[in-house]
Amino acid sequence: MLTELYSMDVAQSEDTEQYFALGNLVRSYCAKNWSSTNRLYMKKEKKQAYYFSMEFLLGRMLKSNLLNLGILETVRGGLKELGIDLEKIVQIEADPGLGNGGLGRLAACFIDSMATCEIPGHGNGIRFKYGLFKQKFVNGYQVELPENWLQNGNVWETRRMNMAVTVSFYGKVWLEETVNGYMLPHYENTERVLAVPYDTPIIGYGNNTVNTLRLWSAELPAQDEAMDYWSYIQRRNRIESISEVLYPDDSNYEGRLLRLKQEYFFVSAGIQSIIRHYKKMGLSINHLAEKVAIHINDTHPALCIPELMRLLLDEEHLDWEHAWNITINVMSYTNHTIMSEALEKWPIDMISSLLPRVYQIISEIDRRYVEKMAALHSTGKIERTRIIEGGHVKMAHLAIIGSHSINGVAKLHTAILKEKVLHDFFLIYPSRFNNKTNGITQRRWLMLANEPLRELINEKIGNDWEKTLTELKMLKAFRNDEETLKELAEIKRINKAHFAEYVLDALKIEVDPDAIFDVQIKRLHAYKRQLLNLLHILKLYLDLKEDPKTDIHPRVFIFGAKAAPSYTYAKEIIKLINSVAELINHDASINNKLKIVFIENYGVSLAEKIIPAADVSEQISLASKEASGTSNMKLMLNGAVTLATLDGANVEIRDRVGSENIIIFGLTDKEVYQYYQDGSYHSHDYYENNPVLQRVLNTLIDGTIPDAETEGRDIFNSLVNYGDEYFVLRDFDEYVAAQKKIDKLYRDPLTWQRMALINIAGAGVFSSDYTVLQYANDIWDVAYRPDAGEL
Ligand code: 26W
Repeated sequence: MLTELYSMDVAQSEDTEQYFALGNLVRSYCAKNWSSTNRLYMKKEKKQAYYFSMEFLLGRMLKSNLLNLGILETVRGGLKELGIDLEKIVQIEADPGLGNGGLGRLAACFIDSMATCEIPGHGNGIRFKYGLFKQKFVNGYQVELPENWLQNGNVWETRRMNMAVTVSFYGKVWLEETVNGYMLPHYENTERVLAVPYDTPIIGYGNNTVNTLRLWSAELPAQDEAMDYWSYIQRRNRIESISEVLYPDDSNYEGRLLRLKQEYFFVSAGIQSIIRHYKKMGLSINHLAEKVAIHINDTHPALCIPELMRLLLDEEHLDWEHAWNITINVMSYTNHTIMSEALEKWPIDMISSLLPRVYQIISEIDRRYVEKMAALHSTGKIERTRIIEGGHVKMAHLAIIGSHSINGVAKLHTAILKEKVLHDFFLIYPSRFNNKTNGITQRRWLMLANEPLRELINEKIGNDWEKTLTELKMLKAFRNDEETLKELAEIKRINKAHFAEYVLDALKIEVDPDAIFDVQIKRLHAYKRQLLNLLHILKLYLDLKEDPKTDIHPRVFIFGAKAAPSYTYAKEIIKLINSVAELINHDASINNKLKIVFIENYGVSLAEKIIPAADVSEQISLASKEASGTSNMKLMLNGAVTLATLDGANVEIRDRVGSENIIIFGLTDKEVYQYYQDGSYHSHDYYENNPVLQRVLNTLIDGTIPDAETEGRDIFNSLVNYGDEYFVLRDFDEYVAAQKKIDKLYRDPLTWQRMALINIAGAGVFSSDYTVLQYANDIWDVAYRPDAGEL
């Protein structure tokens, strides 16, 4: 392959050529299975599921593909013989950051699991030229740099020009009656965009299934090349900008026109290509819902609903009732957040000028909804739930009204949707609501990221767990086996030493692998309460300053977090953490008992390094706010002990491991809602009445923390004087007590390792294999390999 691609042999080649040669080899190795999978789906007319998501946060794919193909060890060995280190060349691959955080990474775990469980299910999204920004710290401030992940090419994708489709924007539309009596649209002055698909094989683990991730790129249609040069360049730039860059906002909606264009672009292209493919099977459009399921990952692809209606009405000439019936049966929707600032709603003007025909259809869906509900429900409820209201199109309402299934992503989250956030809808459509607790793939997050642990588990209980993760429960038999517990400790120690090397190399901070590695890795958001973590660190610092002999086990607090570029408060928190890190890490009197490591540019690849090295998993969001969380699952699977509020999937983690093996603190969701109701939370009182907390908070404004006056002042005010929206001060004491408990438990190595072991043993249910099987069964109604993972 090296010779074919670069006309050179191994001895002359460098890492980059070796990487691309191997990548090409792997791609051709799976090519046969890729086409035979497609042929099989076609021949057997299998019902297929399409997971529509604005984001797929894949991470590097070389090792994961080798693992899933079952050739990781062979290739590693073969390369070694040639004097090549596989670990070195996998680093060459750019980490495609085509997502922000949890929602995007979930989509990546799901497609891996669908292929593994032999579910005919594919991804559909956007081939962003620039992924999520690269984060750099300059003087402790976050600076965003472009992430040009395609610069050196992408071995995994195949451009399929022959499958390109056209997506139209703008223009004027009117309906005219045809001779057959159909009312069909006529368009004038539309802007046509060519959507070109790039397909990536999604390889199942240990089987012959290869599904497809189809990502769309926006290009100028060929006929436009005839126009004058400058107009051509301008138009090309405008069109290509559609798939240029991923919006870096996580849970923060902004009604930007380009974002709406992106949403419609990949929705329309995806649905057109699904229908085209469906028709190739020679089936009548009337049976579409028997062969196609479309899943809407949060509301970002909610335009799937009017777009499918448009195609069924305007292209297939179905009547409204019939088309609507098919649409509802095809569509299903997952909600990923209750944060009100994340709810998408587009101004009518924007949507009606950009997508005139789609807007007509949305209006008609809304009109019919109001008409139908009038006889059944109060006007208040109808007004609160209709799609078009207050000059906006509400995307969540569209998604709910147009889908047969609406799910939350953890039991608690689904309960809150039903009882609070979507209560009106729950009363209207009770049977549409269901829960699908998130999951993670054990292949990337244990088998690849933590090879020593994988080996140990295999030694103890065999390798059935690799396919059926609940088999990890067999580890419980070793809970009192000192030797196993010591081996577990040894592995953690190795992983920590490994990560410590990275920290020294990348950040020039020396950390002691015998310290507690306390990890909080997730987007920076006020509700996730990185501040609570920081206030506790400041407390420990003050304790040590007052009495250098304060008896605490040394700790390394590890943070990884990007802030949305426009989220000023989150960026201030980053700066504050970095300033506190400066203060503590350079204070010799602290005697290395405390260290803060804020790693730059947290993403999938860094997560793979950090998670195996974690002792403590910080899951400390304000109860009710974190829909599920998934780093909580990855960390427990790698033997970290969870320090958590009863939020999201933390509740289910507690149910699995038992209260003795997780440290829970803080307000419950019920208490939070009670506070909202009676308005009785006054954060200032906590400042006034709690001397320890007061002293900690004063460090934000009294000059203790170097070079963060503005940030310290703003954050102090938000907590003390402006209401403390996420109850940080309320939960402070309980958090400090919980941390003390951690300190105590850690000093008893056997007790600690037993907790770690029970966490690993209990993590089995959180395999995304089970999650996608539940989607396949309960929502999509697609068939899969019968023995794929037994629950
Ligand atoms: C329009 C702006 C925007 C962007 C992203 C709004 C909302 C989002 C996502 C829904 C945010 C997100 O990633 N949510 C996370 O989804 C994970 C997977 O279900 C959950 O584990 C996290 O708790 C949830 O915050």
